[in-house]
Amino acid sequence: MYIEKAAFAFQTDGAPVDCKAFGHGHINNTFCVTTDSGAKYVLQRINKYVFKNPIRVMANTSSVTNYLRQRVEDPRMTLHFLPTKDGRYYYKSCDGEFWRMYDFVGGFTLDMPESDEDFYQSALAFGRFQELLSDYPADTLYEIIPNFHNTVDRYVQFKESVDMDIVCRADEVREDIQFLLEREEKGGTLQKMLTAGLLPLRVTHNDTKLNNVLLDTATRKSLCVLDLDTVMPGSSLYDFGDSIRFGAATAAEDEPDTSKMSLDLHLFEVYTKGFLEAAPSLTDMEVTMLPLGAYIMTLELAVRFLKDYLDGDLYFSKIAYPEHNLVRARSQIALVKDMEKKWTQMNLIVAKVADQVRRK
Ligand code: GN1
Ligand code: MG
Repeated sequence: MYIEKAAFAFQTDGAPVDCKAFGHGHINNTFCVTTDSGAKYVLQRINKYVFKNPIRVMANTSSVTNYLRQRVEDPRMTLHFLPTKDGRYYYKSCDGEFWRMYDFVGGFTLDMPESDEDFYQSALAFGRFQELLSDYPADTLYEIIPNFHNTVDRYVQFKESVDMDIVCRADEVREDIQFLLEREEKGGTLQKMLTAGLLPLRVTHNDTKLNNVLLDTATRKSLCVLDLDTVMPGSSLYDFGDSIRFGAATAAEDEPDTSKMSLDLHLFEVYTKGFLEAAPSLTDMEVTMLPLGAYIMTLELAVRFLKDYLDGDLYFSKIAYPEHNLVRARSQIALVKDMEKKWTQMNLIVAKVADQVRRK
């Protein structure tokens, strides 16, 4: 069996005696391996359709986690990948699949925050990730998915899809297209500032949803961030923004009733506080731009969902019904609209929290 060979390929403490399916990730296949010494590990088969170059994914994740390991006080505060017996961070099985292994440390994850404290803990985890890597040379990392959060480029591709209109859906969504096109200039601001050097290039996680934070079972405090596959060079505002877009929204990403979708300003404040407390090395410009990060990440995802609807659901191919990606796009548009209404309050909250955190 390939799984068994993969389990034996890594430098585990003891020999593997058990291997069970584990977790419920949508992208990679995950197993829990136990050895005869009682040690436990997580074994994963990397999805090479999503990640075209798993060797680069492992080069990024192993260097970043090795760097983090030297900087955390508790070893559970970063994933720890095991080398194989021949010293690589991946094993390639004869069927052409790529595998990796990391220490199993227990803990749990949440899909939705059950309290403000849960959301605050996730902000601390992503803020710490940012802070601990603030001196890491971000430009040495591979760009795993090129132009991932390059909103300027996302718009170029969106307009191409509108023009091509390959599955003849553009006419029914003219208003949505128009709404997004009217915001193209603002949507490109972050990318332009990054290119101009007004925002620092940092190591970013790029998938900062709450369920990518591991919480300690005993204390419910955040331990570390998981799912490092999309770690790449980018802006801290991507990570902040995506957390807000997902976690401070009052409705699910695919809520069909757009009247239910809004920004919860209280949760926005809770997350901002945790993020700024944990990442004091953010520049003044980054702090000022936090609301824009939330706005642009939401707008960008609306553009991505609507583009995919126009393309015939090729990228976000997991749909439950034909209009699923349109519903997703419209829920993000509703969130963008609500942020526009709350723009002044969002900025006041960031200014107030930044001031409080600096005084501490
Ligand atoms: C995808 O598959 P998942 O849920 O980890 C996407 C994110 C989007 C998200 C929206 C690699 O993430 O960028 O924000 O869907 N990841 C990739 O649900 O495209
Ligand atoms: Mg992911």
